Amino acid sequence: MFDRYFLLFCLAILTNGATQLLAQNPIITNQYTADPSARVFGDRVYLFPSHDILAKEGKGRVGWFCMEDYHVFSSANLSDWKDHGMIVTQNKVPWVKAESYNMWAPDCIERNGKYYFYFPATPKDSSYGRGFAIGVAIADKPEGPYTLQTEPIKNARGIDPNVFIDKDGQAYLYWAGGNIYGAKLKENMVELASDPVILKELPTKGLKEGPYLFERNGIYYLTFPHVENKIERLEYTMGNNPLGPFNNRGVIMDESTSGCWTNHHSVIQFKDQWYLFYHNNDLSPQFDKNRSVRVDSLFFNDDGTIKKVIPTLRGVGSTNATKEIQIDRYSKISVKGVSVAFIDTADRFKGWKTILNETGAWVQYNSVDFGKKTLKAVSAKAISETGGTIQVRTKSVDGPIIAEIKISKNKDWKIKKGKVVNFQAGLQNLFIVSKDGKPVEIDWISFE
Ligand code: FUB
Repeated sequence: MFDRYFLLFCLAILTNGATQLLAQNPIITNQYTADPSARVFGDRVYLFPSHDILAKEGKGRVGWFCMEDYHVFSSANLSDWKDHGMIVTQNKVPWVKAESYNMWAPDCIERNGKYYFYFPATPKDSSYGRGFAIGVAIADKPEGPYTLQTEPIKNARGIDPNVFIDKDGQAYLYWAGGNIYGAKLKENMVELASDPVILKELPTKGLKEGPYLFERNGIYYLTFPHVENKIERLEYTMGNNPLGPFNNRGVIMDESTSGCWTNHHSVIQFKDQWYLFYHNNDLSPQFDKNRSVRVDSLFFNDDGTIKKVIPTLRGVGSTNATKEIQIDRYSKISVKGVSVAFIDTADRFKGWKTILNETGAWVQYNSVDFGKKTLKAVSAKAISETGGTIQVRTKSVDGPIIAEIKISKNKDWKIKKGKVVNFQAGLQNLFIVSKDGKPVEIDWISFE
């Protein structure tokens, strides 16, 4: 175990101090993240989320959103995420009210080799008016360092900035403030080139916010969270121009079953697949202002309409068989005999464990990449007060057994090994099955 952590520590140093994160959903587990703005820059996906923290007396408004700064993350495969660290913090922004903790949903875009990071915050000076203003910071690389503009954008008052650059080079800024607004941006990307317009064809009842515009095959999709019922769901419209008119098309993602009041998203195409980034309160089930970013695949119908995205725990991408496979982020589970719980309720960032306690109970975890080189053993970090045996199968719950792991009776987490007897190369769906029904708790499994 020591070796594994030492290796991770060395990896962090080798990667410029950036933290390596391995993930399914939620994809970021070293801090709370929300309002994900994902962008493809070069051959990586960069993620610009809000950074939720827990407000305390004297630090933000207790029981409400509390955001002090922004981090940027990136990934080459959507499975392994790197935290590049903090890029903008409230008290360094000249126009932002000190200790206001209102660094809400941001966005970032590249133009002519420069990266423009847009963020809403509370201005210190009443001459900017009431509520939120939108600021910009500029960098030569997506991970920064970013140089802050000294003033917010004039005439753009509100939250949730989103930027879009059309094929003809014209840039647009969208934001929310009761309505959804849009305006052209000047070539310098920090000033409006037209008066803001209200994008009118959207639903009139219920809060709308978090606009995100993208183009596909000449269709402009204006997407946004909307409260049609009690909490937000993701909806979209389609139009022929970046500022509309738009036609309402319906729902991209239904309201979260966890009851998280907000959702906020972005849509990207990466390596021929479309993805929806969104958030939920996975790491904070009791308090929905501490959220976590997720990603799932998004598909279109032939007529360009969007198929509804069903949120998953498994997320996207493959998981390398030699890494810690967090089976609690399962693709499917048996109807009975399986549950998932936090490993440590006092520190939920430690993640989850899977509990199997019925003979034949199973967890399916899809897309594990075994590569070509024969792997000879499998380890499980597990705990069992009675002792119990789990099987690892491929193809189906009745498929070939590739390993059996005996978890001995123990009150502490132990790493137990089993021999791989029937190695299968390439991408495999795994089934972890209770052989004897004796209660076993599993943190992860990993092959070597
Ligand atoms: O994160 C704070 C606010 O919650 C965002 O600005 C909204 O879009 C909602 O997600």
